[in-house]
Amino acid sequence: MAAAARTASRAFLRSTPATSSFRPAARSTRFTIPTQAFRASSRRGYSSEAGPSKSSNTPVILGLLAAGGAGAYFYLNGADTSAKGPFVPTQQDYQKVYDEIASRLDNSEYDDGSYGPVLVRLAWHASGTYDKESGTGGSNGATMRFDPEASHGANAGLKVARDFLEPVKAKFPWISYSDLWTLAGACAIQELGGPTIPWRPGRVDRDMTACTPDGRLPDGSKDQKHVRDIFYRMGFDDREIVALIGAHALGRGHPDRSGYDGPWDFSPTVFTNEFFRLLLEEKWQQRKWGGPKQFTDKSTQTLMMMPADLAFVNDKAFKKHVERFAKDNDAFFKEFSDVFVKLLELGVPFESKPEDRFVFKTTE
Ligand code: ZEM
Repeated sequence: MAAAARTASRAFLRSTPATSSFRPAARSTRFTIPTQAFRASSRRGYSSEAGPSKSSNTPVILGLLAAGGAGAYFYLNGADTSAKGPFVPTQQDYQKVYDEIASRLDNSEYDDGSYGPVLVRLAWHASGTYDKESGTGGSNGATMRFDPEASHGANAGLKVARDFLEPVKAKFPWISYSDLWTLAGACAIQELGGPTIPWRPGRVDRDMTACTPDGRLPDGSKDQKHVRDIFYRMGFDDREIVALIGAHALGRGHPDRSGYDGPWDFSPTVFTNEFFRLLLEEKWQQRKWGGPKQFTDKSTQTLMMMPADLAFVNDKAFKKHVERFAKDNDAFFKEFSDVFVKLLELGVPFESKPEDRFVFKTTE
């Protein structure tokens, strides 16, 4: 959509209290989209709109505001203006969110030319706080919007990804941040040449009281024992952990974020099994520099591995899968897709079923 329309949409949303009418409602009896976040703002809107006098025409006024809001929404998004009742997002609406994110990924000024990798990292860090014992953490809530979680060392630099998604949220205000962040991760994997990531909505944003304690995400300076402790806590087994780490085919370490420096492979904006191949085939030597302990490939000295990455070849049970994925890209794509879907859904109380997941169309 044209930038002008986006601006208009944002201005409209800022200036009207009727945005609460955009709350998604149940699409069908077997598929319900959460409405709590919107209900909360609806309640706030009601009490401040109604003021001290309980005038009997308040509901009428609110109804008109709601109708106007919905009309403007449908107008701005090219939907049918004759639609009645509350807005119920369908797969097509989520595909529009996907398309909007996809259209914004490329940027020659940023990193290696794409925001995709940092969006994958955002989706992973939002989800990877899950603790299967207590049921806390996970992508439901998008609590990384708030301190203390936003300032956890592991999340350094992810403001870039959150800010990147703000205009998308402004254009599609009915989507929760937690759905948006995970959808963006799925979109990035697909757009960067990875497997399809079936995805379903249903996450509800929560407030800062749901922030997780620091220390739930892995530390790149540690070994396989630490990696297992962290991922077993989320409920993953060795095979799944190895599949997940293949995402390091994307992106890079940034000295001003984690302290680590450089990409893991030569095509950091293309999703491949290259991380595994290079991990096995290259000779990794410790880099002599002032930053944290990291390794570089002997051949070009342009790539990097963290101590935690090398744990995947130092550990026999992990290495078995590294060898398998290095040889068989199809197996990697299939197993990565399954485990990434699982990651993005940890701790989410869906009312929909796994078979209700959407498969988004990748941009051609
Ligand atoms: Zn990462 N990761 N990660 N990771 N990660 C970084 C970057 C990226 C670990 C880790 O310490 C770091 C998974 C697992 C693990 C991505 C995806 C996934 C960085 C660099 C560090 C330090 C951050 C920076 O400086 O910008 C450790 C120790 C892990 C487990 C042992 C899993 C699982 C992932 C997804 C499924 C991605 C895409 C990046 C690149 C981000 C970017 O901005 O380029």
